Amino acid sequence: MKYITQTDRAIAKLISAERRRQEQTLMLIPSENYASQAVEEAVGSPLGNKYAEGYPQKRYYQGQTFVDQVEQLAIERAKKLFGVPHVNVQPYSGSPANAAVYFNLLNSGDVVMGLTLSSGGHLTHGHPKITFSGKFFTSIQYEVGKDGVIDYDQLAKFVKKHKPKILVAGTTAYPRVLNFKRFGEIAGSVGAYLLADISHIAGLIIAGVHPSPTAFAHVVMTTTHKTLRGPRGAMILVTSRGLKKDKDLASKIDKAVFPGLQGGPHINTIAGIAVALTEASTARFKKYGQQIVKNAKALAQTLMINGVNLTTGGTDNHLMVADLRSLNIKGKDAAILLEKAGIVLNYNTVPFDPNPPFNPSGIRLGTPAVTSRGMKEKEMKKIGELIVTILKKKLTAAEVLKEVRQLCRRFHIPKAY
Ligand code: DSN
Repeated sequence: MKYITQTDRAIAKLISAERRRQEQTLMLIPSENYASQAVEEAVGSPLGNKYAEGYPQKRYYQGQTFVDQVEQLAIERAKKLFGVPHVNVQPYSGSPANAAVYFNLLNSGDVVMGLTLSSGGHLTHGHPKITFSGKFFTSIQYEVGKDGVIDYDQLAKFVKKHKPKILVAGTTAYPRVLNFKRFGEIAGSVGAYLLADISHIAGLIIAGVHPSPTAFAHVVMTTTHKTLRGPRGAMILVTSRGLKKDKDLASKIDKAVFPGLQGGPHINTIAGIAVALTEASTARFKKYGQQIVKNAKALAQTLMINGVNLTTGGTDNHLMVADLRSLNIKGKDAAILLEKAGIVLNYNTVPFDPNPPFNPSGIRLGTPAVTSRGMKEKEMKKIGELIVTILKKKLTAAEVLKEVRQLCRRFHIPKAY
């Protein structure tokens, strides 16, 4: 911070304040995490100065000796870690990565089928009217069953009826394991492509605590900054199954990313992804993934025995969604109150939510970041109890904040993994 403090005090102060905020609060937003110092160094490096339109050995600018090697390393590491024949590491983030897949595989009017937002899907999974995925293509979405869980028999019928060209198996607020094998069979029944969006669970898959979709999907998309703990970015993986369906799929995806959708890749981010992939290839990371799930189960259990309803009745992965209607508090009010107590999460719709996304009935919580800090089941129980005291208004936010600060002092944000 030496130079930025001299050049731009205002921004330097804000960065310091944000660092402090992250240190002193509990990050329970399931899509957030702490990248290591090594990842931060790669992202803040001079690699960001370089233009590199194209791909390794096929660039449109000179001076690529080192950035070619950086990108190639990231690609090779991702291929090995996920066990796929082709990876594109250039997407700026998850939404443009999904856009690249759709613009490549769909013509306007073709049907894309993903999970609705209130069922736990993502905006880019075909949310109507306001997203490219619902505007430029024909989006027909599926929902979870009344129990909050995907009903694969219903989905199979729905897919047969509407014949999507792409079926999306992916979620952002779904606490259960995805049955990628079943998704693959259902997509196959109408000759559809299966796109697995594993943005939330990529780290769990690498750690072996969630099944991998690579044997069943044609294309896999993941962001790199969630359970994977890398910088903000994304990757598109083309599987052997994808190449079997279309031998040109890999080059088509590459062309869809550049020049189809993006310009110069952010080589500094790609270096950060490469570093994160090295960190994720260790036995330590496997333990980390296992602990995320153990922690989520412990947190869920504490909330439930204290009268908080969780959708689907619990969790198998890193997150849970609490339906607060029985506690007579709206998701947004709860999230604002909890933030005052140093517990940072997001308000979220619940399946079949009668309330709109900007003022929904639930909150979403996850354990990837607190697990990165080294917290275990005992701390999850404590955090769950603190959340309940706030939701039931048994303690004030100021009282809970003191306990949160103590926890944060005991469990630092690690610089290395
Ligand atoms: N915004 C991310 C999340 O919070 O789940 C998904 O892109």
